Amino acid sequence: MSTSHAIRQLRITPIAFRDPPLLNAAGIHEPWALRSIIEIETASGLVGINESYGDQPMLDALAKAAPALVGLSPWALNEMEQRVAALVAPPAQTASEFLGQQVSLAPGTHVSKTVAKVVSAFEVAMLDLQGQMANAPIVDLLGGAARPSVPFSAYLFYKYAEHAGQPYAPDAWGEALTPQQLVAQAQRMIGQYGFQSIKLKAGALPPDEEAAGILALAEAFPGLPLRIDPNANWTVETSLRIVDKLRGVLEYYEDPAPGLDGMAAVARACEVPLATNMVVTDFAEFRRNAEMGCPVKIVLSDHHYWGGLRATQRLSTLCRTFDLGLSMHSNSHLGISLVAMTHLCASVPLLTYACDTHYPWQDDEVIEGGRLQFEAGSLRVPTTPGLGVRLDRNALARLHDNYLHCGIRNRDDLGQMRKYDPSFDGKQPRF
Ligand code: GKR
Ligand code: MG
Repeated sequence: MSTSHAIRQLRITPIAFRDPPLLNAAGIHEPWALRSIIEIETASGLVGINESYGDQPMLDALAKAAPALVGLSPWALNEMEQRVAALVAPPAQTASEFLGQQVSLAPGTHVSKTVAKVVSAFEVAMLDLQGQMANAPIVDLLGGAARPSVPFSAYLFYKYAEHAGQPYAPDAWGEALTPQQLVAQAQRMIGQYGFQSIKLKAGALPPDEEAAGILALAEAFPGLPLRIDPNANWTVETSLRIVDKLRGVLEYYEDPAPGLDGMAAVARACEVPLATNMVVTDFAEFRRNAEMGCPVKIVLSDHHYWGGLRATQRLSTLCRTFDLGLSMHSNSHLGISLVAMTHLCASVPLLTYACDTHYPWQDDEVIEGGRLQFEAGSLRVPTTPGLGVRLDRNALARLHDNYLHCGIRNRDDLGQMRKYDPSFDGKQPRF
């Protein structure tokens, strides 16, 4: 490689974009969601980009690790991983304290994932550079497309009509607290994007109401695969009582009860396959699930905290070896994350279910050309070099300005919920 392609500098820009009042097990989304935009520039002037978490600890870790990449070749992913680990790994004692502990409903905010998150943040931007240098889309660097497009599912949320005490106009989605409103939300989302499966974020309302929501969806969308995800906010007993009501209706049952032991207890008495993004969130937890005879049958990965696109490919090989399913988890995000996910998912032969995405809940974009377009619920894999998308600098400046003014530095769904209900304690499992 000519030295002119050596990495010269990195820019990390925190951004914020509007997020609706979506309910979950922890509380409710705040009016702004945070992300970081990563730019890695070579001496020759190429710029590789990526999107990752934007909470303060992540910004600190990115800032700490960034100087270690200067002078490195964009091809040197293994070296980058070693340098990042040396700089941002939490002390061994801290890391081992977290082993086997349940991560929160936002696994990406967990300290035990710091190295994996930073590696992923840089890896995708370096792959974007590699693609530009080799004139190949990232999917080709990952082994080529196993499918021309990647299917996503309609990700439904119970929600309020507007944010507490905020001077913002209500969003276009309106309130969703009843089965009828939930069906209307699904009709709107499917009408707009063409999704061919549905996921309901649960753990927010009393479980029987959420079961009624799923049954209403089953009636309104006969034959469409359905999933429910209470984010471990139900006891084992509640999980079994509710799945009984949903017999024959669910494609999979996502994180009903807390901990791998809780999931194993549900699995012993329930034939619906269990999926997770809470108890198998890294390779150590994968091993524990395998040692327990795989009570969890579907791993919902997320390259942002599994260590990147290549790490998720390794996970896919393991899933195949252990006869497990694989799909993708998401958090509030914009198009760079979505397009990285699309390259990845196109490259893994094993993708057994349509992926999650929060994309319909966001209106904003940070890439040139604006919002990405779904066709029948799927995204076409880009064929242009690298990620195939470029930063819209005006949008980046505007979203950064949002960040500077929004006053949020760490996601706090619990604190936000207390603005509606000061007595809300967020204790889990709540039901
Ligand atoms: O955005 O409220 C949310 C979700 O609950 C998110 O935080 C979860 O990490 O979507 C995720 C999930 O599937 O658990
Ligand atoms: Mg989940």
